[in-house]
Amino acid sequence: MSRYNIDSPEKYSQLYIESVNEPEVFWSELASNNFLWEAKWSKVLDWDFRKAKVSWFKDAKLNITINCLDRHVKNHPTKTAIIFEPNNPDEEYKSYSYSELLTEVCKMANVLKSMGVKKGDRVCIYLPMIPELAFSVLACARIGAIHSVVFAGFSSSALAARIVDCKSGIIITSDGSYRGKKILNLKKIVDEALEICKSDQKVLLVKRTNESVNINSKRDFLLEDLIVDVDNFCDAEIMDAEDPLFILYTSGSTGKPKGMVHTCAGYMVYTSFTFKNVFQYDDGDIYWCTADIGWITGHSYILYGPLSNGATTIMFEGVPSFPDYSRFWQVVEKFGVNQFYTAPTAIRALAKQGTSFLKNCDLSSLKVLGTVGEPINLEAWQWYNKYVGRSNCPIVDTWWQTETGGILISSIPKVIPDKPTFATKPFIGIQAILLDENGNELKEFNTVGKLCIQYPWPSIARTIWGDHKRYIDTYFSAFENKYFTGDGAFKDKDGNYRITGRVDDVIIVSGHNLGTAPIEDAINEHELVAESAIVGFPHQIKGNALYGFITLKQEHENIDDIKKEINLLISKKIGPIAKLDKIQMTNGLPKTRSGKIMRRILRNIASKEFDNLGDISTLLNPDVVKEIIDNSL
Ligand code: 7RM
Repeated sequence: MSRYNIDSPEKYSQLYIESVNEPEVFWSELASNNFLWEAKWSKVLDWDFRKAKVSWFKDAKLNITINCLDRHVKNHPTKTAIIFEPNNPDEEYKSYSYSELLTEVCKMANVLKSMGVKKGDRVCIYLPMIPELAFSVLACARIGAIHSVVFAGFSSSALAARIVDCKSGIIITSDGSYRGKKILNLKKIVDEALEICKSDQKVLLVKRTNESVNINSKRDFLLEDLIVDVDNFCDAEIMDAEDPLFILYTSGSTGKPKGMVHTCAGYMVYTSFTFKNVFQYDDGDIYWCTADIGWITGHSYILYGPLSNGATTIMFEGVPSFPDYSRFWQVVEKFGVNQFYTAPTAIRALAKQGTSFLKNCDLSSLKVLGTVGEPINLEAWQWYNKYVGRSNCPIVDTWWQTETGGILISSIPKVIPDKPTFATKPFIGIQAILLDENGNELKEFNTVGKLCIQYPWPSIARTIWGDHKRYIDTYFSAFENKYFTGDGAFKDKDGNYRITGRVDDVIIVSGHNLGTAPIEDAINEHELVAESAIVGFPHQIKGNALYGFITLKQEHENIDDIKKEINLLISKKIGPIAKLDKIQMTNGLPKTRSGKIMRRILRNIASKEFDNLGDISTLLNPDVVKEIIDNSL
């Protein structure tokens, strides 16, 4: 095993070279030596990017839960697998040892079986961040059902679209959910969704808030009723390496979500290997990723990555602001968290509150910090480093996608030095390349190109559920024989990558191609600016002009002066061509749950297409949209 611990720059270089020179040998040995297989593969890799075909470990047999649970139960049954920290700190936390977790997963698996769920069936999971969410996900994996987790904050129409798309015959949900001060009635949302679906589904209901809910006795089953009759053990279904493990929907630019399909073996191998090394997880460490399991980060780096390594992983039900903004740091102190992984949007929200909330919390257990989800701006990076990391913790800025399954570009503590705002180096086995408009390799430093990957890695998505053509068109058609990420990036002279954002965020002003990311970076350097988003709107002379939505750190009187200063900054950093025609101060920007700014909505507002905003129910903060419309210029 230690052969695969990346613990020095030399080791990284050695493994990287092996993984590129002889990928099949490399991954075959790694997979052989670190996982339990019922049968080994007949071929390591089969691929043809032109057809978007990738298969790893052909004919191998395994079950991912044997690797995540049974083998650790054998070696250390009482070790804590999951710590559940509830929304309200006054409620007792719960912890589950590997042995207890296996039992819970088996019981849930037997409940699903008793409801008729079989291998290959799709199970939609619409639950808050409670232990039953982890049990349900792993129970599906146990019996070979394909889980489709839908974030429990999505609207009934978003949920219905996802149920219909993959034809889930069953939805696991709860009566309600706690998030900060709010209680959300999930069962009601499921009822509405099933009304829209107009097909026969069963509902498995978990109790969390104990509020009264509507029960349809033909359709709804209470977990507490079914679970008393089932066995404590359930044999693991033996799966083919390439059988689907799960579907996870990610929003596409057109609005119709894409059901990304991940398969059993490759996904397990890659998430496990990256978790261990990117976070430098040592035996006994307490690891905490604040993401929701409804997001790929939660799948890969709350559940499968940590559990396959026998790690202790925290599941947090709450939000950073409840009961107050010290919540994260209280949890770090309470459990002695060693690795802490969160999103730039959370860091910015916390930084905005100042440092008083950190003052009385002991953060000395922290060894490694991580970020994911969007480019992190310098100011947020420095705040994270100084106040959370006490200038003593490497920060891994991990770049990856729902489609990639696991982290593709990141620094590695003590191995690849971090560099503020840079994701830095491709992970072992990742053959990244920057291309220009014509598909030629960009060789100059500090020039933005399109980020592509030239060779498969084990956890690349295999298809879009029910629409392989869309999979080919979206990722494999822009450049021949390459996976196109949709992101722009540049490299510094040392080969460190900096991701600049989605390449479709480009606006043509008077014939000049302007990327929104560098303009936003310039604006964010203004000391009063918390965050900003730039979009284009039609302009008679320039074709398009720039519209800036800007949130200040606190309210201010001389808004006109600030606007002038912002345009001066842009002129200085980028050029007068990039000056903003309109600047609107906002109390917040519309965001996805993972903190990505929804530019589609801002673009429509800037163009005064108010009736065409699309589904805003999936937003983190749908309320800001009305306010932005009311104040729009
Ligand atoms: C894990 C996740 C994927 C998109 C991706 C990027 C952006 C993610 C970073 C980042 C800069 C990062 N999956 N992104 N991580 N940009 N630096 N460290 O976020 O499917 O929800 O989003 O997110 O644009 O393509 S995702």
